[in-house]
Amino acid sequence: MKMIRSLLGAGMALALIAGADSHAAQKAKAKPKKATAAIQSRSDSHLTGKATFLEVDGKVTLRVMISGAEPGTHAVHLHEKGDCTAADGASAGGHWNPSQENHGKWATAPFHHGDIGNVEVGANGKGTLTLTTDLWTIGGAPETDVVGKAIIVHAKADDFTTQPTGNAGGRVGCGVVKAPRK
Ligand SMILES: [Cu+2]
Ligand SMILES: [Zn+2]
Repeated sequence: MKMIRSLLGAGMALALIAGADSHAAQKAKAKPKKATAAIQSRSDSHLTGKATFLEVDGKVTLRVMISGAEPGTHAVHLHEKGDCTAADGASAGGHWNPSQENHGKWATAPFHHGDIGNVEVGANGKGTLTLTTDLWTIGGAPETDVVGKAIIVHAKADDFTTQPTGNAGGRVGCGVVKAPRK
């Protein structure tokens, strides 16, 4: 009799755990959050583009599309200030670096949270880039939130070693990351 009761108890505990699990799963499937940046030309370039950030299940996926760019390799970063007003993009400040690390290559420590990497631009002036990470959020904690930062496209490639900029040259494109109003 005692054994039966303890088995019943174990069964109820399992049912409770299963219930808690499905509740958590429901919460995780909340509506994806979205933010965008319209990339405008800077430093007399002809570059334009769009960046889209989508947060799903704790990960943010960034898609960048640019056109009108010089063929070749261009650095792309998130810079700390969402301010593209300067004609040379300098108003966006330095690389977004909430973890106070050295500049580097994405996913190879040390690197800035804004060190997205390089985009290859073809002879048609177009290039695309995709990145998925759990280091960023859309509207989360300040040290993870991409909203209010600026996405910058540079004239040159990022060498991933020169401090603190990657020696990527001038700023030829700039867009402020904004979350649409709910
Ligand atoms: Cu940059
Ligand atoms: Zn950097």
